[in-house]
Amino acid sequence: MTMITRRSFLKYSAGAGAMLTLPSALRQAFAATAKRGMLTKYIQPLPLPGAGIVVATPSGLNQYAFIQREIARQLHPSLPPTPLWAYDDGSGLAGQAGSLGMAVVARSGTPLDITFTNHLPEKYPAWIPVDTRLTPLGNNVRLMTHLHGGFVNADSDGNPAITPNGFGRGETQTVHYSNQLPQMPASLLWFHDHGLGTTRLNVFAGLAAAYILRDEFDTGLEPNPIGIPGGPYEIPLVIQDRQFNSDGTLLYPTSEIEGATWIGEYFGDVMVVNGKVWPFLNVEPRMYRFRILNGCNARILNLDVGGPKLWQIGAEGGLWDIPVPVKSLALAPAERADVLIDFSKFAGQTLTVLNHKPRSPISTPAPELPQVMQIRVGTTVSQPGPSSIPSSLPGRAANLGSPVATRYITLNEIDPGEVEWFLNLNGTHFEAPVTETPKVGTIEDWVYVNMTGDTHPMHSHLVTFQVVGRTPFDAEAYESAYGTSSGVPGGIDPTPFATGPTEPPDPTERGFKDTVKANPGQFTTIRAKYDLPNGVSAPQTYVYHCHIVEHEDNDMMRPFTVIP
Ligand SMILES: [Cu+2]
Repeated sequence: MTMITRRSFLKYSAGAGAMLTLPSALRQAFAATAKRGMLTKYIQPLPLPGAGIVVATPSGLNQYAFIQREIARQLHPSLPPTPLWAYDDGSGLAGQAGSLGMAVVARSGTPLDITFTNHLPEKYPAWIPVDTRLTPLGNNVRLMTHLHGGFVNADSDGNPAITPNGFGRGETQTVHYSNQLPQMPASLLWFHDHGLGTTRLNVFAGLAAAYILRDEFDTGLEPNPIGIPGGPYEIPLVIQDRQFNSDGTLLYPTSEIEGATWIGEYFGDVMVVNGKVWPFLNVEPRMYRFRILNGCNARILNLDVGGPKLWQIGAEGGLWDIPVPVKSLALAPAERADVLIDFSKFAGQTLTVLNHKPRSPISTPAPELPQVMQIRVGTTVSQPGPSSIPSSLPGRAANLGSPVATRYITLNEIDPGEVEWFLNLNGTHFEAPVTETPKVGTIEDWVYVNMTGDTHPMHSHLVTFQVVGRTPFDAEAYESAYGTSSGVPGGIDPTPFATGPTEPPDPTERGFKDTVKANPGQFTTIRAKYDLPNGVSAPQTYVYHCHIVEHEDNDMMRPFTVIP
């Protein structure tokens, strides 16, 4: 096996266009299926909670019982109904309009007990191409739900280090979500499937839903003590790119490399927002709150609403202490932004939400997909709402104390374009023994050392973290010094290879986060406190991984254990 990182792979490619940086197998698959012009944009309304998105009904006091099952929904008037995998709260999902259809609304501080029962087929259908080299049980459908952003015990985490085989047809996963403070403040989380080697496919098929935590300040109503929009003026936006076959089924391309099915990244040629293709949203000329989640498999978004100013008030770890003005929102898969937008000066105008190519140092091989949705601003206000952006918020900036340890985690890509192509952390595989063992209650710095040519959104279970900064470094010199056939092993400080000072986090990284962009040419330092939920004792094992779910599945994921 030769070591060719994406970095050196890029050097060998002849041109600079985005398509040229795609591995040939994926490039061909994309070209063969591109038909984005066939679906008319902005002809169907955005699904909202209670109007196209089902707000889950509890099965008892602080209890929910979900069934994962197959449904079919028309995602665009020109498409036949699309088979989808969905979380059914027992309602039968008659109120679900699109491919993302469920939202749990919970209260910070009040735990929930939830069951997920698998009623999906025994085997994967033809539209979901499994690469059986990556799965524990071949082509059998195995599910496992993870609460992304959850502070929970390892057994409730939906955790492939604990339950590698997941849950088969007829089996039930039972979880306890602590919703404990301060780790789980009012915030937008999401739960999605985390099956080992099939996360990319199970999420693509539809197994993803919103999880909204409220508290006495962030009530979701209007007025509220924070002075931010609520009720119908708070809009969740879950953005996902998809491809479709002409029969309405979702299309997931397979590799053209002989012996491989897995592809390096899934990029759609159609944008789906809250489960509908290229929707529109009618708004009043007043202030709104948008809760935005990048739910794409691999696409890094760079969103622009085309005129009004954006004020970001929070991210993955909840509200900040102050609002921050932002020009455009660069969100990698799984990143979230809580944003205020005032449309009062845009009465009667039609705005298009655009997705620009992310700016350097963010790097992605995604073909461009510029249109997201339309916002139509009306001329009358039925309820005025807040008249100004609040000067302060009841949230927090991330500001942890000194770390007791620093760990160096390398991000490697091996043999791109070959049948053996995989990505890894620390030059090893997921199944290798645990090497990261933070002591419970301590603060650690983790340094993500990117040896590839692309940005990887690194997500950790259990903890939210502070972004400390990013340092430019000479990746080639570091690789020459320490590289092996499976990449650079973990644990080696890249500081001697730094080529400039550490840059502070972006203003949009003010608060606690659970996913961070690790860009090429940099090492990215994050800081977290490894507490466990009340009543849960160490050791507890979790995972951390790239949230480009194709990378996570092959094999950019590692366990870590919080030890006594
Ligand atoms: Cu990655």
